[in-house]
Amino acid sequence: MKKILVTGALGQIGSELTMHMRNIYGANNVVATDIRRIEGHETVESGPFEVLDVTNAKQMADLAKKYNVDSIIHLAALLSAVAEAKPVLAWEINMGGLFNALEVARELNTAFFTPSSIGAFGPGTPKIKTPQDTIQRPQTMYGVTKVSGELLCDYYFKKFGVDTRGVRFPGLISYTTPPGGGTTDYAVDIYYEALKSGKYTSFIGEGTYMDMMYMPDALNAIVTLMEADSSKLIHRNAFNITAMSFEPSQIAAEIKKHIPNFEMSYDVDPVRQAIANSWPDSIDDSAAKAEWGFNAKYDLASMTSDMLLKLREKLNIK
Ligand code: AKB
Repeated sequence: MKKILVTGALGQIGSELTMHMRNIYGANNVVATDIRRIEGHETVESGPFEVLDVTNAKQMADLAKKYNVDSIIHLAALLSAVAEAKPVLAWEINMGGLFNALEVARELNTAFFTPSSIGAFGPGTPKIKTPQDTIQRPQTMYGVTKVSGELLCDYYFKKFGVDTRGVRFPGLISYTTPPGGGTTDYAVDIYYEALKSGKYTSFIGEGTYMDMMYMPDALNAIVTLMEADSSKLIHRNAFNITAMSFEPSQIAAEIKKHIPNFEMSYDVDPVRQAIANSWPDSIDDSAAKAEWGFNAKYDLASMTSDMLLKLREKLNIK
């Protein structure tokens, strides 16, 4: 990757990935784009930034040509809970945006990354150590767009030779930009509330296991996969990757080691609980390890220490 276009660059992944890649590839070589501009935001101020609506194919193609990009990291998408509330919009953004981005990649012969998700699995998928290649019949609009996206990326590789690559992200936990409208968001919210009020009411029920990952491991995964030797990649779209699997009382217990008075209660949201119930408890990421050396560094304990440390600084809490 030498000149990279990022869509959704002000989102949870995009805001950190843009800065991470600007450090590696040079600030001017990472063109950040998003549907809105936030004045003063470090992603906007630290290198090229353009407003881009990913459903506008011409605008995307013009920007890619203007900056002569050789790689596209397409992140703009609605997450699971909001996609379930707005399925038509989710199809337009998640599939329309992806199709436009793949067309630009085809026309300009760029490398291409887009994330899939554990949401690409459904109730018929084996729940424990979900294999790389398995049943994918999700019953959410988010899941439908993720499976369709994986297939479309495979198609662009096989039919047009576009170098498409992707991972199935688990829930991502980070302190810079909050996620919006995901099912796994409770595992981010809990850290903010633990520090601000000492208590948290989880919208996901006790005993509900989902895979998770700390953001630094997710950023490394994207760059490592994009730099991997193409001839070694068998799966491409998209690799299972994970760092840990836990349920709400386990993250609460880990937080209690740092904040002994922390209290956890539950008020389960039936929509997000149903989504979580349809996802794996844990996924098998051996293909990612074997084909491109994926390796996560953070587990629940080390992530919790770091999250609480960084959030204390951010929120200015002693
Ligand atoms: C969500 O909860 O929607 C996302 C995901 C796992 O894809 N964090």
